[in-house]
This record gives sequence, C-alpha cells and structure tokens, in this order.
Amino acid sequence: MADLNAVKQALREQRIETPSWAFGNSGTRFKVFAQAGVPRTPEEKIADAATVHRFTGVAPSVALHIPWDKVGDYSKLSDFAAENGIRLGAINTNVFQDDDYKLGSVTNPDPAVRRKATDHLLEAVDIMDQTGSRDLKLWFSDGLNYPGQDDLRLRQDRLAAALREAYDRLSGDQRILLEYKLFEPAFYATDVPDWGTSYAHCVELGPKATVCIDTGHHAPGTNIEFIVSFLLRQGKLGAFDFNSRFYADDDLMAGAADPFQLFRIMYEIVRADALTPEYGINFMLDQCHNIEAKIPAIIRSVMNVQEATAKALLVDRDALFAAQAAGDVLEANGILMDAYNTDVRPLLRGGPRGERARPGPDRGVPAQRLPGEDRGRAGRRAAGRLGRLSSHPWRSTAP
Ligand code: RM4
Ligand code: MN
Repeated sequence: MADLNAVKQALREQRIETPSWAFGNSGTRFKVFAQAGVPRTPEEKIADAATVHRFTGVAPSVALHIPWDKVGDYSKLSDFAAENGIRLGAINTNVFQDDDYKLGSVTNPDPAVRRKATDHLLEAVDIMDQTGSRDLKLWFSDGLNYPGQDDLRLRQDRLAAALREAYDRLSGDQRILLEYKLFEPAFYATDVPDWGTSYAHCVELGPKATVCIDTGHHAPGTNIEFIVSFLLRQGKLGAFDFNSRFYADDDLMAGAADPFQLFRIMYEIVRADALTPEYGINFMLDQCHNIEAKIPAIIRSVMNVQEATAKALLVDRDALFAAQAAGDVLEANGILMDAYNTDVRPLLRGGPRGERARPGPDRGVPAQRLPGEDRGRAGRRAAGRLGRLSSHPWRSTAP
C-alpha cells in the first residue's frame, strides 16, 4: 500500500510551470474571442501566474515567449516576478511568425534567413542569462507542404547546425529542450516531427539537450507513456508541455480529453522516481483558453495534473511488480486500475473548511471562494479580470 503521508508530501513538492501566453487572448484561425481583463503586458501575465501559484501552491514559475514577452530589462522583470512570489521559467523562442520564415526558419534554404533565426535562438540565451532561466525551449514550425519542395536531408543538416550554435552558447546549468510536433503548420513533412528526431538531435548535441514532450503533438492513438518511459530510461526527458487534444493540436486544458492517459504518463514518472524538482524534468503547461476563463482554466489544469499524479503515486508498486513478475495479467492490470479509480480529490483538498483558499494538497477550501479571497496586488487585478466567475466555479464538487 502507498503511504498516504508520503503521497501528500510528494504532491506538495510537485512543481508545474505555467505559460505566459495562456493568460492572454487566444483563438482559432476563425476568431479570437476577447475576454475582459486579460493581461496586456508581461508584468500582468506574471501577476496572473502568481495568482495561480497562490491558489495552488505548486506553480511557482512562469514560462516566457519571446518576442511576445519582450521587455527592455529582463533582470527587472525577474525581480518583479520575485516580488509577486514566483520566478521566470523556460524561455520559448518564436521563429514562426515572421514573413521571412515562410519556407522555414533554421532549415530555410536561404542562409540569411537561417542566420536571422539562429540569432534569435542566441538572443533567447542572452535573455536566460538575465532572467536566470535554466531552459531554452525550442519548437520549430519548419517543414514542407509538398513533396520535392526542399531537400529533406539538407534541412536536417541545417537544423543540426543551428542547434549546435545554440547549444554551444549555453552556460552553467542552462539546457535545451527540443520539442517536436507531428504536423502543422507544415502538412507534408515537418523537420522535427517526432520524439525520435528530437532524441537523435539531442544525443548528437550532448548532455545539455533533452526532449520536450508536448502531449498534443502526436498522431491519434500514440502511446505517449511509452515515449516517456523510453526517454526516462535514456536520461533524455527534459520537459512536458501538458495539454489535451481530441483531434489535432487542440491545446485544451490538461487532463480534459483523456485523464487516463495523463495518469499513465504520470505513472511512468513516478515509476522512475522522476517527479521531484531535483530530478530536473520541467512539468509545464502549454495551452490556449479560447472560450473559458483563463486563470481558472489554468488552475483546473494544474489540479488535473495533480490528480493524475496523486493516482500514479497511489499505485501499489510492490504488488504491481510482483503480479508482473508472476505473469498475472489480470492482477497487474487490476492494481493499476485500482489506483486510477481512486477518488483523490479529498486528498488534494484535505484542509479544514475556512482555511485560506489554496486548493493545493492539504490546503483546500471550496474553490468558488477564489474571486473574493486573498486579494493581494495581483489578486485584485486578477479578481477584476475574473469578472462574473464567482457564479461559475470551475469546481462544482467542493466539499
Ligand atoms: C507550438 C508549440 C510551442 C509553443 C507554441 C505557442 O505549437 O507547442 O511549445 O511555444 O505553440
Ligand atoms: Mn508546446
């Protein structure tokens, strides 16, 4: 049996990084539905991220996206985050929103475009030096729409050259997280389409390069926990971008589409003792909230990750290993399902009624108290933005 106190402790120590862009307006290619009170500046996004941390206790860092979060003075921004009780996390590059990148960024056939894109990666490392960020997260939209459009192999060479430059610019504990995505915006061939490609480049680069798994970036039916398990075994899993997908890269709230899959992923993490911050995996969210209120949606996602983690921690591993060794198929599957089917919400809510509103482990109170509770500087601003949310709690099952 899993030790409940150890489970609670592990949940308390869990760290989930929120993405600055999830707090701002977003939409589909058809329409952006603006929401009242969304942050206008990097500072306001940080304040919103701080609000998520205050109510969850497990989201102490926020990832930035450059140039969306470009500021003149990044050390000042870092200080601002610290004043708000959080820190700046991964720096994400953007080599997908410039006319020059129509035919690719670091894999573009034009060397001048490749130079510009690679310089942006180097600029991101400069920013990391000022923010104290450890992680440079790279996602490339590069790819082809038509067979024959460009040379598949040459593009890999160009990619490797750009990655090498960025890698050689890292210092201290800085590292590269190389993300992959099956398709979109390119429809025929993507230059980093899967974990194998990312893994191979990371191996070639060296120990400071690891794979980032965005859960929404696979073909339907892909066994993501297998990828997790394999990369953990190789010491090459650096981060997650958690989100849910029903069809393509839907960027919905983590755990919304398939909480069972999230549990299976978290079980592999627990199985490898890789949950602790010291292990080094950055558990990030990467989502867009197009129709739902943003801060509550991010809190919901954080809690969904925590619920999946709690269930993974409850797996009776000794019994499971024994059943597996004995070849007892039904028993082994039953042990895993017992953990998954446990209602862990009380475990995560835990705390006495009336306690300060923090739905983290042992800190829970009815979540619908959020808009009226704990209005610090960021809280006041966020409460304004939450607007009518108080009548629409994101958790209707509060005790
Ligand atoms: C991409 C990818 C990246 C994120 C951008 C906004 O699809 O998932 O992680 O930086 O979207
Ligand atoms: Mn992502």
